[in-house]
Amino acid sequence: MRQSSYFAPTIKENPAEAQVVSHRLMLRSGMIRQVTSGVYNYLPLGLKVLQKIENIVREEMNASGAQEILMPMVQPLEIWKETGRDDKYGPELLRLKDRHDRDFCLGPTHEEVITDLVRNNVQSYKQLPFMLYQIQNKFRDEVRPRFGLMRGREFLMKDCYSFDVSVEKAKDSYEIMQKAYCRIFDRLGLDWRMVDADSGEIGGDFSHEFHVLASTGEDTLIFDTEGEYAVNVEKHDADNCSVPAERLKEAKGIEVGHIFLLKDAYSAPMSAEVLSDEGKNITIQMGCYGIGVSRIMAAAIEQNHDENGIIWPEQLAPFAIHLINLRGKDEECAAACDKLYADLKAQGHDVLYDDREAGAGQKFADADLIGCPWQCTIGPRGLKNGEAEWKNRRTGETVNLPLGELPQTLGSKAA
Ligand code: P5A
Repeated sequence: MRQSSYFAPTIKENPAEAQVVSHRLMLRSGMIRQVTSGVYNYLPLGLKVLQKIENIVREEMNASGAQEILMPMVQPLEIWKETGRDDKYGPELLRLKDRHDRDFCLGPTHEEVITDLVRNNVQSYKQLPFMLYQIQNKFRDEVRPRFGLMRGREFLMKDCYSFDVSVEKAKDSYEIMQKAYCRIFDRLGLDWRMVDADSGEIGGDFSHEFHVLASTGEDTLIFDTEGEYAVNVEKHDADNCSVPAERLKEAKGIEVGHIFLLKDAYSAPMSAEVLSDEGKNITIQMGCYGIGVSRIMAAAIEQNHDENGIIWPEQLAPFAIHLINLRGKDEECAAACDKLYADLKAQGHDVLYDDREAGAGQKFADADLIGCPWQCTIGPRGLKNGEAEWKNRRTGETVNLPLGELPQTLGSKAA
């Protein structure tokens, strides 16, 4: 992508409204723009990262056997009355009326819609188990939308739901999802932890949260440095903890995933039943599994940045390589850059090519701000020796290589 025509308006100064680093850097690097409080436009750079996260999530959901569907954002309030959640959810539920004065809401989550779908289309135990998921925008009228994508009002979630004939079987589905989540967070290249959690307003029996560790996280986690034990302090019962205090470590986390064993919390009030092998009506046992797709983008930045900008993990980077032409007006330089750009693309690399007529200072500052893992700079001096300079954004190390040669770690990752 040629940066001269790429819609990535960067900002030099720190925007006053941004209190946390991810919000600041997403605005400054031209990834997002606010439309209204807690609601954002995703510009090309931001959307690219969002789609990378989405793809990893989708691949692992499909691999775990879950099937993708797409439910509507607008939901009839009647089904929320069936579960009593129209009251319980309170003012976070954005309600609206249609022209016939019927009540609707914007979906903050989809337990009711999916339970309704399943009860109307499944009759026998033979049709179970299955898992359905979607990647879709949610709306929660948060009291204090803040920190950019971290706590938005409209945000992108992956929500998955499992349907089983018994609690035992529902636990098996829960475990399948738990493992899929571990694979997802490993693949995202983030430092993360799974902790025991409170099931809050979604309800159900037990639940686990997945956190990206970052000093700016709003949750406090306590975990055993030598064992499995890990909890969110919201749930921590210090007196009943069997792990010796000296082995416990505290860390701040950003909740990016949350899974719940719901059992019949929704299927019982909504009468979602199937006929058992003995011909009796049995209530379907459910689980629900959420990932904050847009929040992951913010959390990844909270964990991976320095004073100059974002440092993307390779898996999430909008582009693998930022190719910088130091002298836009030098014909030889431009020709060498154009050729390298074409070659890298032909090899399957995703390249952002800074071909703008701007000063070297601005180009370097923007490259650090945007945070692609590798910066490849071509200038008249290096060109004399037939070389380009490669800089690793994370380590800051630079190496001069003959034109067309790639740093080893990058070369081995060629598509
Ligand atoms: C699980 C799937 C649920 O809604 N129902 C369907 C269950 N769980 S949850 O914990 O309430 O949300 C799942 C994840 O969504 C992210 N999230 C948010 N992201 C950005 N802005 C928000 N306001 C917001 N609220 C929730 C979190 O990552 C959460 O774990």
